[in-house]
Amino acid sequence: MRIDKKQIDQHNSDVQKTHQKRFDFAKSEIPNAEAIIQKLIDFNVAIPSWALGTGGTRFARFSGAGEPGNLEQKMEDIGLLHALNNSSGAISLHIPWDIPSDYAAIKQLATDLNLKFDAMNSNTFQDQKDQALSYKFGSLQNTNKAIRRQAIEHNIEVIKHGVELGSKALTVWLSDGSCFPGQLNFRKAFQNTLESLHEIYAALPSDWKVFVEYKAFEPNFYSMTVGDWGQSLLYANKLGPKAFTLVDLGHHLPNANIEQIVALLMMEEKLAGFHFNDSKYGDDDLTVGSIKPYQLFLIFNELVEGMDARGLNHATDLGWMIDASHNVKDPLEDLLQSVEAIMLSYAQALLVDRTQLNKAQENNDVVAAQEILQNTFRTDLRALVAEARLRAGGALDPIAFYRFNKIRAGLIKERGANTIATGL
Ligand code: RM4
Ligand code: MN
Ligand code: MN
Repeated sequence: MRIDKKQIDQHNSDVQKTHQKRFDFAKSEIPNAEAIIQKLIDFNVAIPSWALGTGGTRFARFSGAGEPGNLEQKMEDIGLLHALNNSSGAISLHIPWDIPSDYAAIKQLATDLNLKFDAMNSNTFQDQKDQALSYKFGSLQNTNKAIRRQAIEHNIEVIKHGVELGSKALTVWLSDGSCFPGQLNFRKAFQNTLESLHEIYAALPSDWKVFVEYKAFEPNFYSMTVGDWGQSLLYANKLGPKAFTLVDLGHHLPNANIEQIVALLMMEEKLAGFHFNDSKYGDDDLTVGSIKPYQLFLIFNELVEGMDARGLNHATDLGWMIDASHNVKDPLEDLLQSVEAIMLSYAQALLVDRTQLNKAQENNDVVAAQEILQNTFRTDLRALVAEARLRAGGALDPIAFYRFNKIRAGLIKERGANTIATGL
């Protein structure tokens, strides 16, 4: 299903008057509105191929109707999102859930939908049908060399798929670890993992990067072999200049200061980018900004500060991706909300008065620093984000458009009510 630009224009003219009022007001309050709008237009967030169907919890999966049944349909779903918000122009593939059968056709479809291929994700946390050896006791860390070899080969295979598609990065997330004290020799598990990662690293094309994602717990509940940013950074430093640490917002212990982690990883030039989501407890994979929007703003505040300090291009020098999916929302509406939350936090971070904030920090003026951040956070920038979407050709109110035009009903008509997307 494709959206007709005329429908978007119609929607925009229906809501234009209200938008204009809000935008004029926002603009009158914001000195650098035009610069922020341009940055928003340039910014894009990749959508994971596994978030287009309702995600399962460990207990059940309640599939929605009209889910994409294959990679082409997943790309079409992302094409819909991108047509509506102009900020979702990339897809991140998980292998083997989404192995392209015909590279040329998939690339053509990506071009038609205006999508790029973001980082490729490998999967050694599940056993696949017909797989020779099991990952029950880990993959790259496994005490059995043949199992490590199988997992290494899988990652190399993923790189090959990515090369065909024009991706430039591999994300490795490992569920490796242990569930009980004594189960694992921590040092040996680390060394096996490092050795395996070295082999994967050696298979990277020269213009590729590898992102080492960490996670505090689950599915292993006593130790994770890449359990926090310190461990990930150890691997990344030992591997070399093409290796970076990937931050997934849900992969920390409760109350971790993620914005500080981000600032230091950037300082070390080792931040790969993000898997955005939100959580109350652990790896909840909830909609970005749904639980802790202030934290998201503080993270973007550090990102903008750190990227500017190093002269990085906000839109292209780090990897921006959503990693969220769950049971109770229409996945496309959920993703629209997530992208909106990211754009809003980014816009707010761009609004922070850095000169004043630096001054407050230098003078130990704690009150002024808090005032600056909280005044910015409480400034309503939604009209600016909408204006950026409008200028880029998207819809002023993507969710209203989606509902009014009954997009999900159209997808169900096209695909049926019982399709199930591959993924978790
Ligand atoms: C993991 C992790 C990975 C993702 C899988 C599906 O918890 O976040 O990034 O690939 O889930
Ligand atoms: Mn993730
Ligand atoms: Mn996760």
